[in-house]
Amino acid sequence: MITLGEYIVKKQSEYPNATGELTSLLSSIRRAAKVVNREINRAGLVSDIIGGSFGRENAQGEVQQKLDVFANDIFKAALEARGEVCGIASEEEDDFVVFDSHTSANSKYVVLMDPLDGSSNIDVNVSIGTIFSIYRRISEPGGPVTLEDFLQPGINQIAAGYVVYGSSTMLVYTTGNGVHGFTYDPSLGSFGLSHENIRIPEQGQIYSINEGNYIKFPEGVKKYIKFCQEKDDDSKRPYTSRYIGSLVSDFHRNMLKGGIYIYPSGTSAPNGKLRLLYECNPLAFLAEQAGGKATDGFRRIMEIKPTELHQRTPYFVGSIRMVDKAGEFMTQYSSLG
Ligand code: P6P
Repeated sequence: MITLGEYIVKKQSEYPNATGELTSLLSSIRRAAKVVNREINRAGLVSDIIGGSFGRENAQGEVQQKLDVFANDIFKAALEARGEVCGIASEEEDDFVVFDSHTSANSKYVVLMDPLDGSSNIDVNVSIGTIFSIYRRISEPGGPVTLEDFLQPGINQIAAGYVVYGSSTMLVYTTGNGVHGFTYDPSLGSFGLSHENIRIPEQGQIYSINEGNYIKFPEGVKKYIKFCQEKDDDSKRPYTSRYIGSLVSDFHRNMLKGGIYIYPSGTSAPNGKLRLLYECNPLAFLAEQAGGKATDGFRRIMEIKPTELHQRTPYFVGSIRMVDKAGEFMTQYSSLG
């Protein structure tokens, strides 16, 4: 079994100009994921310390679960300690965080992350995840880190990935050369390569959307849902509805089996719920690298120019033929914005 650490180093050797900084950065994420994984697995046992809510709200006005804050602090500390990152943006931080200039002033990367997505599921033992996105800074190394370093379109991503803390814990990432999955072996304390070159089926038979919001959906989404539910033997419809309510889990299943995940705009959420920078862009990078697609119903997600750290976007991601078909309904029955 080749470990994640060995794989990252092996892949680095394929880049003659690689200096090892990205390797070191990815290794810090690997290390933090192990620590968070251990605490998640104990959450039920130490609920007075780790589980339950923190009694504070994050930038989104969402009650922070204690593990949210714990995960944020662990990833932040691991990234700062390695000295490859000059700053981070996080769902759990109101503004971007600049790392100590003594160790990070000349660092060339910034990281955006959702340290623990789906954390409302912690107390009911449903899988949750970490999502991360890595860019080269735009500002000059040694100079001040700026907001522009974080407001880059997804096409500028150097790497992206997620950790899904499920029945087994997996780390899945891309550096722009395919998508590779590693499964954690707690007896060894390491991630082993289990899914090299993940390819998402062009067509799937699973659609993931919270149909409880049906009446609020744009007409194009309503029409697409009905399309998924119609009987058509040639296209193997009706499709199956699967919605875990944990983005990383729904996304990971669709990556392996094929399918589409949709979080559209709604009357109470004009731009949907998911955040462009640290949820939609990293998963879009992974989807495209695996042969899939990600849009806002009309435009390629990774070409959207961000204007705010925590901005939201409607999100259609997964098997390319399913995202295209949903886009056809959006074009025919709905309008952008
Ligand atoms: P709803 C979790 O809060 C999350 O951000 C994603 O992980 C998940 O897919 C979505 O929200 C669920 O939202 O509105 O369907 O409960």
